Amino acid sequence: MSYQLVCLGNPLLDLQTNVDQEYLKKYDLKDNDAILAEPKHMPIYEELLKRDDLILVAGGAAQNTARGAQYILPPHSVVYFGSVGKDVYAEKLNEANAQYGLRTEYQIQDDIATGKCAALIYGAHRSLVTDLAAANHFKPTHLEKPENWKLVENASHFYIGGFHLTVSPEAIKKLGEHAAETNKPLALNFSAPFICQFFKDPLDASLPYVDYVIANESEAAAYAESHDLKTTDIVEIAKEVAKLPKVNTARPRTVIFTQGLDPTITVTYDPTTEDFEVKAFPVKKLDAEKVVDTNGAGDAFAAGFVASLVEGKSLVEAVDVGQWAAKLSIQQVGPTFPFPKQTY
Ligand code: 26A
Repeated sequence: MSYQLVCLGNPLLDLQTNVDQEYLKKYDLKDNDAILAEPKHMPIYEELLKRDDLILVAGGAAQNTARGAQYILPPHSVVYFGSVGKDVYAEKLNEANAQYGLRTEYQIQDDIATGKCAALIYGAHRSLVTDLAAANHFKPTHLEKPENWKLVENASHFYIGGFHLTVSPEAIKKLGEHAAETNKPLALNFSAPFICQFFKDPLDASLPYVDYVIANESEAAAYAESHDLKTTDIVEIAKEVAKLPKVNTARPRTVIFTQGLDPTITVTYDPTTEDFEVKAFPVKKLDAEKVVDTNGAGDAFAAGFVASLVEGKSLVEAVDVGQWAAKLSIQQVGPTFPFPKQTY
């Protein structure tokens, strides 16, 4: 079996650099957030490109997860779909993906630049400001091309970045319908608080297709607020998400909420018994001086988690591999993994 895991997201090149609080303030940015760039943020990219400490590193949340999963899995295991331009940024992405052995089937835009993300590192935090550009032009027709749809049909697992809800909910639905019809697991990451706040309707429309919801504590809180759940308790929020209706009733839904250094919690809902299974997994703390940056930590967790699902591992082991992968990635610059390869 090859290419068991199909991922979909927004391919971006990260323009990463360290900033101070003043810089964040100047552009009205929170120290830990991910947003779509507004016109007032556009000068950031030009400013960053002038800096000698600028690092260009492959990003895009689901692409980071795809690269990470391929890092863990045997060669020819993961394929990633997204949309890029015809430029040096796309070349950089291709180089990075080739290093990991990640297969990409990009939709290529002739006249639109590859998307970029200003990854502004402030201490242990990261503020991400994205100009989607070509990534915003992904169309479901790309997935429907016979050669691409064959890859979808061949896959056993799907991973979708919630960020893609801003681009093509239709493409997510296509994959969701296929996964449900064929009883294949599909994982969706909430990706950012703004997805839960401002893309609530497409998020709600996609959740019936989702077997594994992966999110962090701030996304869980944003979900609770936008859905008026009237609770801030992370387990209660997870229960509400876990019990939402599902198209594929042959699989339960599991919600996985990471909380930085606090325990990762999982809630699985079994609709036949109406029971919730709740688990908590403490995080093995890394010495603060070993943390290089947290850009891509959540994506790395998701990589370890979904790679483990592909390997048929248990939920308990999948969370442990996720935590291991996140720990590896935060010791690296940007959303990357160390070479020579480390194994779990
Ligand atoms: C639609 N938006 C805002 C985004 C992103 C994004 N990936 C896809 N869509 N905003 C930031 N990222 C990526 O998140 C990674 C860290 O989790 C960044 O490119 C970064 O690599």
